Amino acid sequence: ADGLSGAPAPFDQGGVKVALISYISAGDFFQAYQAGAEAQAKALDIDLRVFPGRQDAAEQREQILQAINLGVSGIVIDHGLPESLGDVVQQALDKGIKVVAFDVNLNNPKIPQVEQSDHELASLALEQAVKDNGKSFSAGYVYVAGFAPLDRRNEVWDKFKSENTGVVEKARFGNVSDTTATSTADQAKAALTANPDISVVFAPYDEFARGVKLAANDLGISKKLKIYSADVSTADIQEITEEGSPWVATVATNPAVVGAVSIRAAALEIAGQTVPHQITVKPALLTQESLRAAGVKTIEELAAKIPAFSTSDAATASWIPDKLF
Ligand code: SR1
Repeated sequence: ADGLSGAPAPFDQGGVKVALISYISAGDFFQAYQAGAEAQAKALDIDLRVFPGRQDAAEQREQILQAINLGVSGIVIDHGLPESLGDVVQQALDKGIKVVAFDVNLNNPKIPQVEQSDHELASLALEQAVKDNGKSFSAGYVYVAGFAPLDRRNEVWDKFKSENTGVVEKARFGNVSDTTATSTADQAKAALTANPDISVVFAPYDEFARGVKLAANDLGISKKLKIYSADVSTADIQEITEEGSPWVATVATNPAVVGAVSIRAAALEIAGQTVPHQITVKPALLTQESLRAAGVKTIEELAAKIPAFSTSDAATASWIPDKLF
């Protein structure tokens, strides 16, 4: 570790230990988030310890205790169940360890919260659904309660339904696991078979959208269904833009940028600099039509066209390198 010239202590010495503790590691979003965190950590000469997420609350608690014992200066907690984290997070704070939370509400003024502006994300997706389908349609909705971003998106869905009484939620399903897409596909198959009038599915997580698309394909109903989602990856772009795809729009950030922002927030905290309590990375609407028209095939090509996909001005400082992608 050589340190970062011009950086405040302890980054001027290098080798600052930070832990990234995720609840979920499977899937494009979480892999890209981790890659962005690793790239930012490398640029800051941070010794990043990555703990894999296995959707296991007890294991995540254990990992936080392990990180404390490793002597880390900061911990980034990526998703998780707040009720199982409060006491171990408090132990970290009591030891002077800085904590940053992404998409898990730790409800502590000492912990900056990173999110993707989930209310705006859901609103943009639903506005596009109305543009394409009008204000009356039978809908399927994919939701699993207890995940902060999904709960925030759900608030928008509830409000949207109360303001658009012609939109009828005919089926609700969803699963978050290490096989989210395929398990959701099984549930979607049953829901779409039982409710053949469903023409729109709001699936605000790309693994959900992938599952619904799989189901539509298996049932041979892709032509009469439109899927609106969150998130984007290179694989998602392929699925959205392919001929006959029912996945017609998504609203997304570049998860690698969100990962980088999370590490920068932790670095600022460790350096004793000011970090806003709420840190937001704004998402952009990506329609099937706009992606096809732009000829975009990868997330890197998207980053070249949309500045917010290559960098964010959240949690920056002159001493923090932020040109990563
Ligand atoms: C299970 S929560 C999944 C969501 O977390 C991140 O906020 C991503 O946007 C994803 O949709």
